[in-house]
Amino acid sequence: MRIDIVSIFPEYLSPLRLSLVGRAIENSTIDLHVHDLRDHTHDRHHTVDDSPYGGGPGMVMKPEPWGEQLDALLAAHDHPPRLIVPTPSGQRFTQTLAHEYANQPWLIFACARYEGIDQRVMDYYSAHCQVDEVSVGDYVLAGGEAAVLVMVEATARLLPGVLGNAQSAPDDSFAPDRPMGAELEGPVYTKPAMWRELEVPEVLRSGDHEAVARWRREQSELRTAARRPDLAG
Ligand code: JDE
Repeated sequence: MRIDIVSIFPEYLSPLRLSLVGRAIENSTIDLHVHDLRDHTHDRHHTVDDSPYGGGPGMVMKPEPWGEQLDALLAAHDHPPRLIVPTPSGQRFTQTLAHEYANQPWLIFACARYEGIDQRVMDYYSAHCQVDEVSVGDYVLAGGEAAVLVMVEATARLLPGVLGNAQSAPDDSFAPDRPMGAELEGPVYTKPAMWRELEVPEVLRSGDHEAVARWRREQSELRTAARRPDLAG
């Protein structure tokens, strides 16, 4: 999969070179290209923003640098990308959308700063490719970069061969919005059996697989009711 990311802070994306996504880049599962939007400005101050039409606070990203950058990317390829713009006013990013992105050959992420990007950029490119304005949650970030880190990691771990062994796709496929199903995962434990006078629940050490399964279902229900009543049955 090819991934292009456009930002005025390209170094913000460097954590993608680490860990799981970094390994996927190194073994060519992901072909990552990070671009500096200011390379597509032509004035002395490399201006990417201007005041909003209609007034109001803050600044808006000018369309011209985006147009030049995105034209250059689209012209270099024969099939269209999926263009993803993180914004608090977008559709919600979910595990379902992560699966959809994992099935695309080419993603472009456009990171906004200020109050956003001139809407004509999204409108114009909608005639050339699918444009998704996507939110990773109901809060306002200083820019789209942190949201892109989230979406690329959630997408990358679904690509064939990116996750090692045991925990890959089968669980996900049942209910794509929840890693393991309609409920939250319960607590997990490892050795030692006793730590600071806190004991691992006896049932998990009993060897009774049926009892373990029953206990885990109960814990999931309790946790879902307490933390995510919107999901509780
Ligand atoms: C993504 N959840 C939140 C922020 C913005 C006031 C100030 C800033 C494309 O337009 C944007 C993008 C962003 C950055 O993304 C997020 C985000 N998922 O904050 C603004 C809007 N109003 C605008």
